[in-house]
Amino acid sequence: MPRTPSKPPTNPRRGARDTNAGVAAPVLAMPGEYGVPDTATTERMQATASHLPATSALPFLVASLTAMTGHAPLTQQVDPRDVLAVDALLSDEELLLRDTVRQLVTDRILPDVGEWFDAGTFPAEMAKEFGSLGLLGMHLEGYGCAGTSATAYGLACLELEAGDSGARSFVSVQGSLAMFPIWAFGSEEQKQRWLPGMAAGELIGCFGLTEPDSGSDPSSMLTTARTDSSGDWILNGTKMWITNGSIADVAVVWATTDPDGPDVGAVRGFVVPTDTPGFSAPEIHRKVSLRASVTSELVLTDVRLPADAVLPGVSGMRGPLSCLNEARFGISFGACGAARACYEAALDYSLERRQFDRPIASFQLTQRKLVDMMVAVQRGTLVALHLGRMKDAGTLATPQVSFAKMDNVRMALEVAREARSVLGANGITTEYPVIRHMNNLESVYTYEGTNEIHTLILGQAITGIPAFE
Ligand code: TGC
Ligand code: FAD
Repeated sequence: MPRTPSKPPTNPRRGARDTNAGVAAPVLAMPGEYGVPDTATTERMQATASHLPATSALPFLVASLTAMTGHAPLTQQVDPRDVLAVDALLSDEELLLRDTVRQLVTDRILPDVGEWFDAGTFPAEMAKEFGSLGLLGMHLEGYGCAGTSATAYGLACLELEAGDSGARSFVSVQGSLAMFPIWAFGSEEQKQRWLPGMAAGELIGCFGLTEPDSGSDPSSMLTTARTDSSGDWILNGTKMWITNGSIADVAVVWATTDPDGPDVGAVRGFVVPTDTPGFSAPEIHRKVSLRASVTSELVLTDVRLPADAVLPGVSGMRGPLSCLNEARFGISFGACGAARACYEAALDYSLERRQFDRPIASFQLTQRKLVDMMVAVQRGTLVALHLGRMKDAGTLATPQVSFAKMDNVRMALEVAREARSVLGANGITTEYPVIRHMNNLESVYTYEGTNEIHTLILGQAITGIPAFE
């Protein structure tokens, strides 16, 4: 589809029109503009440098300052799908992994996900496909896990969620919420028993924290674990909104121990094989969001577990909240994938769809929407990447995870809504991916800590005052 020709630039400071590209050349920054030092400043900086003792760094400094004057030619082309060239910040290994997951999404998720969404299912056999690529528990070391960097895990989440939030949810829950607590807090026996099968996708896990009356405030949970005279644990309670609950082989369930027992009422994690008598997981139906994902209740009625079913390495809310850090990290990347898919769908559609005898992409109002979406996606991706680099460097703080989860999911939801409007009536059908992403993102906005809870975590981080109660 040929693009509508635009008028030649009239601003004399604009560069020459690039006739090959058919688009106006970008404005070249002049000294003193857009962060480029003015000529006097540059001369002052160079004069200062010339009085300093010669060291190996100085020629480089002077060369850099010279380059900053804007004499180096700026390329006039950008990739509309990566305008800031964020890809250039990724290593070759990261690009390879990113491309491999993107291919999996293209081949195995995108052709069918609309039907999965319509039918309200997520095929459990995808677990083995994810496992064969090493995506399950991929940032964990040993026990059959791939042991990648955190950034690599994030990039995989981004690509999966560009397919569907349900696919990313599956991988998040398996790796960050079910495998991570066993890996971080489990006994050697628990790790050997569960992790290799989970990494391969032969065993599916779920994470039971939320309850019908205990969502944003999980420490108010009512599920109990008491010991009897044999030393066995007996669990009772109901968990709600549990991803993968009905298809899981193992559930990591968080419960409050007996206040009169040795744990004095602490929250502990339990590894519960889902075929244990007294355990059931009825599926939750009638969702209009995250439909390509199984969501369930977990009902525990006198579920008897051996003494060694408890995760020995953690006691208290730090246990489940540590797992949430891992999953929230992945969501910060994943949301950018969903947003990117919406932006790209809107961009493609706007170039194809004609009204008033022109592509709708030629209207200024549409371009404003596209540019706002593009900028938001790129900015969010940079935030996620920065988060990944901090996690890999071991410097990441939990409020920073909240920053990215809160802002990137909010961004993705706004992008999805804007993209939906660009698609007009077509935007309301699952023939196009946008409304599926938009609806999914309503769940992502709520789970793993709502937007409000992350706002309050950040509020506390910057004021020192907790405002949860
Ligand atoms: P608080 O009193 O502040 O702290 C209790 C203990 O926990 C420690 N802690 C953390 N540890 C690790 N990571 C974190 N992010 C932590 N935040 C707190 C803290 O240091 C303390 O440790 P210690 O050793 O001194 O006892 O905790 P609180 O109970 O008042 O909680 C505060 C609040 C509101 C932030 C927390 O409850 C919260 O994050 N609520 C949101 C609940 C939530 O996110 N639920 C998610 C459920 S799972 C899910 O949604 C899966 S979706 C799956 C999919 O992708 O499909
Ligand atoms: P509530 O906590 O009742 O909150 C309702 C509203 O009140 C929200 O807007 C909230 O932000 C606001 N609010 C609450 N407290 C405050 C406050 N102090 N200040 C200001 N506003 C406040 N949980 C699991 O354990 N495992 C899973 O696998 C899992 N998967 C999920 C999958 C899906 C599709 C969904 C939708 C949820 C899932 N959840 C899971 C549950 C999810 O974590 C909770 O829904 C979430 O923590 C919010 O709890 P709630 O729904 O009870 O809302």
